Amino acid sequence: MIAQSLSGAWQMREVNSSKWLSATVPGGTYTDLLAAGQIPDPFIGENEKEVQWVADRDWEYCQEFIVTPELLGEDRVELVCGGLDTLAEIALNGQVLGQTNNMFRTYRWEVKERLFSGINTLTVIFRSPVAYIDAHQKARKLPTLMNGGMAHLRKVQSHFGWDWGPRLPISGIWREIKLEGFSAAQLGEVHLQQHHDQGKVSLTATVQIEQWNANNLNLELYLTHPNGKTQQVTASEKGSNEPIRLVLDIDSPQLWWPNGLGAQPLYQAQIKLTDHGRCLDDQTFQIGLRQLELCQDPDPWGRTFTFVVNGVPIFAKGADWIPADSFPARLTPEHYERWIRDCAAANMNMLRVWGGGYYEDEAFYDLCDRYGILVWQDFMFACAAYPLDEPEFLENVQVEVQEAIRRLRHRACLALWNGNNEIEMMWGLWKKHKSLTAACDRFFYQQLPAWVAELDPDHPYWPSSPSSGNFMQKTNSDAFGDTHLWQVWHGLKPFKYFRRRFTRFASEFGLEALPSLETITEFAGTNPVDLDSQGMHHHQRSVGGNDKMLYYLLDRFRLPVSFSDLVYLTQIQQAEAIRIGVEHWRRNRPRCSGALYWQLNDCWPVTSWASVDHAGHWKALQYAARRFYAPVALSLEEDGSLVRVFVANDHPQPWQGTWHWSLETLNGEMVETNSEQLTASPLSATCLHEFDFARAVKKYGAAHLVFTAALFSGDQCLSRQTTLFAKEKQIALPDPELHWTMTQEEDHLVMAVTANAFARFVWLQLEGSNSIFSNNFFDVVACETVQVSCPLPAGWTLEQAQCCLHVRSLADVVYTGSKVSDAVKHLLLGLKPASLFTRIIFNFIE
Ligand code: BMA
Repeated sequence: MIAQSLSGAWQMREVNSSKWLSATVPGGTYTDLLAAGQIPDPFIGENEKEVQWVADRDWEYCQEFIVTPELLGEDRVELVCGGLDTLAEIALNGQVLGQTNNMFRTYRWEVKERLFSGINTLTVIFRSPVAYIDAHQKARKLPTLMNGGMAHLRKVQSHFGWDWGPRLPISGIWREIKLEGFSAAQLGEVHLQQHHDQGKVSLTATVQIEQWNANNLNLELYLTHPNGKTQQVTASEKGSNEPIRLVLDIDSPQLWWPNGLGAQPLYQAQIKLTDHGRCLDDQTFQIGLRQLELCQDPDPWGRTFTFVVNGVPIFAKGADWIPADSFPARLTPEHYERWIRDCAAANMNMLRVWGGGYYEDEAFYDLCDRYGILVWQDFMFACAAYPLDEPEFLENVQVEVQEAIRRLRHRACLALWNGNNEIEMMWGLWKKHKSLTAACDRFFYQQLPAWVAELDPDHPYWPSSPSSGNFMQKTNSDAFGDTHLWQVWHGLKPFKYFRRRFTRFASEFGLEALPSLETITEFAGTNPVDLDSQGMHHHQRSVGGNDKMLYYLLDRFRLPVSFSDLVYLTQIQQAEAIRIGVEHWRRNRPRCSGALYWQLNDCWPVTSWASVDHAGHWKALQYAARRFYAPVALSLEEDGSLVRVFVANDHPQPWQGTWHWSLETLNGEMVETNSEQLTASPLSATCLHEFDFARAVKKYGAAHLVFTAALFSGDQCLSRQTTLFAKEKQIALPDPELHWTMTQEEDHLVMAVTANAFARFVWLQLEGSNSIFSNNFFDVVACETVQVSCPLPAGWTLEQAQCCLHVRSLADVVYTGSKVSDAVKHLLLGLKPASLFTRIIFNFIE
């Protein structure tokens, strides 16, 4: 096989315009117009409004190219389009090859007869996606809660806007485009499957070959082990068109594990088609050896929902993943690496690829394999009724999902195929649409699972998220299936609501926070940054979102004077909400087997539920995730003067160590303290102790005490928790007189932070850098020193870093107004129409 890329420099223009502009492929309209200086950056201020016209127009892309003589010498030449977004008409040298209407599919055309040996011209015309969905919605009104008409088009649904994303329906060639030439034969479908039996693993490759002019075909399977060693098996093919099976027993197989449970040894499997030793075609796959199932066994509470990897039931820890940029083609493998590395660094082992985005790039799955991040893969349907009763639509979707299954089924990281996002949950609203209801039931509960079972019998299928497993029956139940728990945030319930929910698997729950000040400055300008500015409103898409953020902030804190403190406090509230939920569900393992919070990332700079903002700055939540997702983690269940201490142990073996605890005043007067040995049971949580501090609380006052517990392996502190006995707004925090030292250890900075009195939520910032600290937004008790490290930013000196470090804590926040005015504001925020509306709905859903 010979390939010739057609990616790179192209030309683009509005259809019928005479003005050609330079374009980049892969790419799209918005990014090309931006690069050509034709539109302002849609991510800044309210520019998004100014650029809506782009998606209303039709656009033409064009490239002239010369085909290499070798390629023209092949028997067969195909034009391969890895992604056309979306309504494209493709013409080669003036002859139309075809039209497309699904950005998730790969399209191939045989083009040898149409290619010249001189200059060739390829043109692709993209029709307006907005005009298309409007016209189709007019002809047939599909019910949805957002973006009327989007469900008619197989395009990223959130391109039309979402409650965290802008409406920027880009068009263009968004994935690789190339020519491929073949002679004599070519590889068709390749299916790799593993068979595990008592420590032995065999690999089977079932390979389809298309041949037209071969006489001595050989098919080879090469396996390269993680240590470089290779194994190989060969079969010869004598002209039949039956699939060929190659089986290889793997020497000393090394198992792949999710992050935190073991290593991720990766093997390369290469399939090579040769004729008299000449390679005709080949394909390479990265694989990891593991078994995986989703156990749904009856138990005293209902039915489990537990992923079992290599026989070990795991607690899934992670977040929901949305497209990492509104313009997908500009994401590089380096971007993906940073995202996935940040997940592994926060002790995550699972991401859910959400159904309103797209089937991700190979780079994404490569990295998930490499970092041990399991993927809960949604099919691309979200929050709408799809016209699955229209044969043409269904046929289009069938090709799309089958391609996605074939592309991803060999992946070590793949854990689950999931039908859609929230369609089962919403369907109660759409029951009266009889034909759509029947089609939805048929598709997600019969057809799609049958296709998955046929093409990928080795992975489980789940019809919807959330789902009970059955259409419109008790969705979001704590007895079975997965749940989306939006009573906190949309329903304005207190965080402790999570503790009343004994879900089997929480696949969505979240709270918004502001992104970092750097990111805000980038999109909203510097002066004055104010939550009520146009720019801040524009970059907030959840209805009443800013009010809800303030509502939650005022539940526990007071209204700060500075905007930077508003960022700090909203981020702390977000981290606290998710921590309370996750710790509760980990305490209730195995009743609960997973927590994926909404959401990991953003597609543009925005105020949202993300734990890492669009620029890659970690919010307080991402740091908290590193702590509450730690493999061995302490948690405290406080209730008035009662404190129950738990340790969750994700290892399949018991864990032994010591734990220390102390009850002291905020100024450091010790009330009680002790330390003990402990053994934490495997794959569960162990209650270490239940304290009742009623007497101490009476003596010292609830607003003056802090309880701390810490877990040690030798003298290494693995997990640490503190709890107060009153809300922060009721406590007069003493000045902790924080002081710190900074030293350099090779390419790292090491900070030692000491407090003279209890310091709440200590926040380190290295101004001008995006360095990730080993810990942040943590508590320090009186006279304690906590060590934190971070990479020394490239090109920096220690002295420079010392000047740029800011260390502060909650005691530094200056409040505006009074406790009474804050209380009134809190009350009023909860009564705002948008808040009331979602409150009523989510109380009703519960
Ligand atoms: C969930 C998601 C998204 C949405 C999020 C926040 O339901 O599936 O549709 O962005 O809630 O509202």
